[in-house]
Amino acid sequence: MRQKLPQIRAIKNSKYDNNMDMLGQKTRGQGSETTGTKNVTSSRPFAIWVITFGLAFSALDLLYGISSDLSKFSSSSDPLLYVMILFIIVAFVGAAGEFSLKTWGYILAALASLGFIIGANALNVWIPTLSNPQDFNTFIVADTIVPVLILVAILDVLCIVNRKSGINQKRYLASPKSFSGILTVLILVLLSTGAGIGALSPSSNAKSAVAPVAISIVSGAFNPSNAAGHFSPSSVTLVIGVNNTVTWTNNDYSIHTVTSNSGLFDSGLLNHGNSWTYTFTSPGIYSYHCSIHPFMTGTITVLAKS
Ligand SMILES: [Cu+2]
Repeated sequence: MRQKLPQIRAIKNSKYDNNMDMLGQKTRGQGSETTGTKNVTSSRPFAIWVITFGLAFSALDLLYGISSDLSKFSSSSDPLLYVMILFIIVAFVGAAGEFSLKTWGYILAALASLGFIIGANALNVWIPTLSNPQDFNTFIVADTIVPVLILVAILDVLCIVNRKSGINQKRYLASPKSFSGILTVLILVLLSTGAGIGALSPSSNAKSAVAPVAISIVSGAFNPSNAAGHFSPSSVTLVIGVNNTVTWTNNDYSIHTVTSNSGLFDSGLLNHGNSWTYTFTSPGIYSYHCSIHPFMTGTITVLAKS
């Protein structure tokens, strides 16, 4: 008798069976018999909400971050911009599939979250620091999207592993009053304190009386064979007392440095949109490079005032 009952239920509710499997209602076993019908209409597992909103938040956040670059989008734009647009699309579609409790949604969610974390790490975009919100691209990538996507990736992989036996069978996936609930609150607290500390820290936008000579770290500079080069212009001549101050601006999505070959100067890590200024005080030829990408090189020639 005990063994037959679930089978009858399974046939009667065959239309629900797919949903029931996704939601974790077993068609066998004793514990779920009494609650089987009730749980079909109950809310989704907690993990599904976290993954759906985590993906949607990350996609919207990144969309906002790259919106200024999208407005001047062209076929020759930074290849990373295409990758980020692809992430946004996959994340949105994955969020919709995840919320519909579809297996392809779980897979897309895993691809988007793990792909972003691994990609950001590989490209040195992700340096885990509490950066200034005014340094917007780094702030949203390093301090908001990556922590959220780590949570999404953990929960999503657990959902994929447990989707056959049932997500609602695992308390840490089903309920906010669990390990995943604590983890979610922890991430939210980290994000808000990160934003708070970032907002309070002063911005460093020193203004110089004479406009410095501008050198761009060009879009795509992380690529050794980048058509537009790396530092532009890569060779500059200055005259002391006339124009002996240079500002480098990182227009690439990767992190770069401006590092003297002789050890005279070093910008430290420059994130997307960051600038760094240096004033040359003695004549000479100064070769420099990027410490992350040694193939990026440039030369500053400094002449005495004639
Ligand atoms: Cu570099």
